[in-house]
Amino acid sequence: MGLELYLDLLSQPCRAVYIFAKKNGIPFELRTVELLKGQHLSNAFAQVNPLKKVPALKDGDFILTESVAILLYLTRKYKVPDHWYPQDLQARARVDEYLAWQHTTLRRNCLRALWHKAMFSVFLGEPVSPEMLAATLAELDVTLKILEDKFLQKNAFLSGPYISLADLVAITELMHLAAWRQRVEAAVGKILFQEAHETILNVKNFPPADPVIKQKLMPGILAMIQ
Ligand SMILES: N[C@@H](CCC(=O)N[C@@H](CS)C(=O)NCC(=O)O)C(=O)O
Repeated sequence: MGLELYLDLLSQPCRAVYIFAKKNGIPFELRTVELLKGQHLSNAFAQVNPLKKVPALKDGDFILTESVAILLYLTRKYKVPDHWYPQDLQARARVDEYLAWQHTTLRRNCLRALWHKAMFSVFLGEPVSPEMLAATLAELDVTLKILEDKFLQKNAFLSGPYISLADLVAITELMHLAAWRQRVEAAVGKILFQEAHETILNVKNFPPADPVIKQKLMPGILAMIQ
């Protein structure tokens, strides 16, 4: 069996992996794990990732989790253009800097904002207090300012003049920063970019969760967005 990617395009890290693999013509079998159906909690998926999270990669007997590790594995295993993860020491360090920074900042705050603004009310039918929502959005604002002032600065892309892994990891969180978004979209191709984001852009139309599924998902969701 060749490369298998366990993904749900609802998930930001999954979209980054998906766009990267497709854009670079990396052949893979897509194994869809539907988070909103609780498929990540199944025993079958626990054999692939005992942490019960997507994305996950299987390459023969080798299993890898964590989106950043997966992206780096793919850049090393396949011949992809240098700009994604440059050989140049300092250019690569700039990409590493962003990839290290984003986990506890942009990733955390965008995830919380998505759940507090949309998913709790639409999918779970649960209220979110205005104070909680305001605090989440205030934290996100601080993070966005750092993203713009420290990382994007006056560059075309996050770590310099060319698109890199950093842009994919970030843009899949932020679909609303117009000019930079258009540059990334043009660099990876509009059709692939739209396809990868179709599910998340339709979040307001999701049907409410079945009560049994809701009960099953709730502990994981609360742990994930804390
Ligand atoms: N640090 C991980 C995060 C993975 C992650 O949190 N995935 C979410 C989807 S965005 C998930 O599978 N959540 C299910 C759960 O926590 O129950 C990565 O970058 O791959």
